[in-house]
Amino acid sequence: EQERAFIEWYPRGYGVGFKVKRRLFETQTEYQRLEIYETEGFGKLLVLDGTVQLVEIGEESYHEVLVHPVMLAHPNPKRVLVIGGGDGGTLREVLRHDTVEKAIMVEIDEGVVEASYLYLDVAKDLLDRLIKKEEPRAELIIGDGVKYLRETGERFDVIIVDSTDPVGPAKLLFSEEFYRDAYEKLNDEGLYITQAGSVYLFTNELLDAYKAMKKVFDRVYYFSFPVIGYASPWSFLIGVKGDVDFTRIDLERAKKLDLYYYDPERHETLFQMPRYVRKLL
Ligand code: AG3
Repeated sequence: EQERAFIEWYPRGYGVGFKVKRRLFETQTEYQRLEIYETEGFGKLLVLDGTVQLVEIGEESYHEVLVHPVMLAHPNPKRVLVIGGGDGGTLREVLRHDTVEKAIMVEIDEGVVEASYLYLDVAKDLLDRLIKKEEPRAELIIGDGVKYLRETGERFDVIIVDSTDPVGPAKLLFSEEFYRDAYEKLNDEGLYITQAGSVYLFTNELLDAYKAMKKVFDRVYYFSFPVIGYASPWSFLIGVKGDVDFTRIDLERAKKLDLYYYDPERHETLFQMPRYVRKLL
């Protein structure tokens, strides 16, 4: 029998792929083409507009580093905003922190939430509670994150952007204007983090986002991490408002989390970047 594969093609013909048994679901949502595959070795695979969002086995390699470094660097993160993240993985990790009193997730595409709830074992129970409005510490808003951030009267300790790539529809989430809105909506001590694409294959987008963030935030940090399913290493950008040191984290709180990929006791190892990129940043 012929072997089937799903391959995501990056620029210059660089591919990241999985052997798949079958496609379980496919739809055109209001915003994008959504597919779910059953892979041979990594559980189910969520694809949006041809780009890999997650595989069930290994998704923590992304969600852990997107969430815990900023949550542990902030002295007391009570109010958290997640933009995007419709699969629920990011919010799931946010809610593992006892300090959190209120987390809001603003996802533009209801289709992603529904498909993730129906087909994926990422955050099924959480998504169920969110949809039924039964999650006491979190709220789901279906809407445009750019608009939400501009208009909201709420303030946050941590803002996490779990979006698609800095190319295409999510491009606005990487603009100076958006960063200004985010800065304004952070409390006096606040942290902002966004995924910023493949270090090697989206170096220019990473640079552009970094430069725009530098104009807005008091300090900007970057790190990279190997994410299962993406063209690794993957980049992350952190914007700081006020007196928060992202190079130091609370190891006491970290102990309770029992993490698999992100190693809080080796927090400093996050900050590696290929030399040519570091020289450009
Ligand atoms: N957020 C998408 C990260 C970007 C992936 N890009 C790519 N494969 N080209 C992930 C959603 C998981 N919560």
